[in-house]
Amino acid sequence: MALLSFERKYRVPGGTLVGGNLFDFWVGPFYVGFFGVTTFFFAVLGTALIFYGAAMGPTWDPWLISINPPDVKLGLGFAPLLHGGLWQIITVCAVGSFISWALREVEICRKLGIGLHVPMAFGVAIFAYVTLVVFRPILMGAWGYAFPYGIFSHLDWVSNTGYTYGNFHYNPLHMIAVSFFFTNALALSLHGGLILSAANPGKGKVMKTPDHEDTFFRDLIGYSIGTLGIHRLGMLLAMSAAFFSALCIGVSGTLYFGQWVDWWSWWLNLPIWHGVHGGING
Ligand code: UQ1
Repeated sequence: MALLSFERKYRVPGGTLVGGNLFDFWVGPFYVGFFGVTTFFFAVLGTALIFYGAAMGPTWDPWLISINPPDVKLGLGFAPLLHGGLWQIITVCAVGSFISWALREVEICRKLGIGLHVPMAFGVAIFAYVTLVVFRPILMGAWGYAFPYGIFSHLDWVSNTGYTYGNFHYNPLHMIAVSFFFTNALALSLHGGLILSAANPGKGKVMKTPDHEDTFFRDLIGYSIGTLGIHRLGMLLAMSAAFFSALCIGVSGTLYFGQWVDWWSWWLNLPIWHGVHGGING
């Protein structure tokens, strides 16, 4: 169906989650909707507050601007505006705009009659962010445990937090998350390469079909996951990467308080190593 006649067919009122026909229209190519308005509101307010915080701060160097959470001493209270209060309002704006964006995706899916896979996948990214700046700080009893909004400052936070817990690279959930990120990159590079190879067989030649794609992998490794399957795998890998990232930081300082390198003692202390020459118990 030509794009314009398709748009005429599906660009009809209804399918909204709240508010009925309120804001149920398009502006140019963009669907607005109730949640388009709330996304816009939170995003503009949050961005303006970041600029206000920068103006109140010591630098306009974009690498060094930082909007910091309150001191840990404040606990879970409301902070004065320039001592973490801005960070708190900006966090409300960020969560408000991310969730609004996901709900706007849901409304567009409902209008189109398609599945909710895109907002579900985005939801895992939101979950990871909210774990960092809301769930974990609440479980630890202070907003000060959340990360600052700045380019270098958030990198420093990641580094300090990682080493506070005895090197995050020893965190088994971090290992799983990293493995999913790498496998995700492998899958997307294989998929992108495979599609482009079939679509670009050489100048003047007719493009090839999914049969060729299947056959390539059957010849190579004896197995093809299939054209739908590779996208299921991609979604699973990407969502798992974000999910285990949230878990690996979410348990640090809430369920696990020690050094992650020591967590592996259970392995070294297995009775099967007892008395083994060269082992720590031997
Ligand atoms: C694959 O088997 C497949 O099916 C034809 C694709 O779809 C086009 C792919 O993109 C890829 C990468 C594969 C190979 C992947 C695995 C896990 C065997």
